[in-house]
Amino acid sequence: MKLYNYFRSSASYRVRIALNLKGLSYEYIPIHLRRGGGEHLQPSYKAVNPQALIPTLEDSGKVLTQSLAILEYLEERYPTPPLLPRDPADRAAVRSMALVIACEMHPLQNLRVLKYLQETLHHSEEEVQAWCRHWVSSGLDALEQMVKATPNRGGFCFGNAPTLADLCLAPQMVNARRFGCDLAACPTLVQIDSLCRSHPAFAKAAPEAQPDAEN
Ligand SMILES: N[C@@H](CCC(=O)N[C@@H](CS)C(=O)NCC(=O)O)C(=O)O
Repeated sequence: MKLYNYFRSSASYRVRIALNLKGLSYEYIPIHLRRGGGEHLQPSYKAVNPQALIPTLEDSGKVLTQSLAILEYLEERYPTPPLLPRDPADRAAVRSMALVIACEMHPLQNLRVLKYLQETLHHSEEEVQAWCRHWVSSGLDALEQMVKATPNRGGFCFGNAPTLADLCLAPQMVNARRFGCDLAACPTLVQIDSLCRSHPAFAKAAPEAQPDAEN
């Protein structure tokens, strides 16, 4: 398996955690999002992923894009350990939490969006940071309520084992801290994130543990 990714990319981080949890080894192909204007924007990478986003996973000749689709693929192809509960309503609850992050929060703080705000619409660095803090904080506030209301409260977002929701949460918490979000409003998420970070599969997937990590 080959994973095109970048140490600081939270969508890539989700996939690295899943690969580690499922005990799957992979070749790490670094794609630098800033060097030379962004290696993901080069024709050679666009030939792999026409959307010019990371991550991309190659498995047995198949090329997969979009981190949530990749996670669902890994779950179906390599079901052990499961990253979704068995009951359909519980599965929907976990996917819903993951999608709050992947569909509602992450796209608004993505590099190309922030670059557009700054370079094309001429917002200041401070305004762009405020934009990130606003959307990330409002998403985390909602997620805190959702997690607290789950019928199956445990140490993780849903129960006592990591699910797709935790795979999205831990990377998003790294970003939240980077943007200077006040996390006092989401103590449950802070606690879950701390448990995630102590898990070997998460620790091995963390940005600072990757071969292309920079300060
Ligand atoms: N929805 C996509 C988002 C992928 C994505 O936005 N990746 C970021 C890094 S986390 C990226 O490639 N950004 C490049 C850019 O914004 O130019 C997924 O979940 O895979």
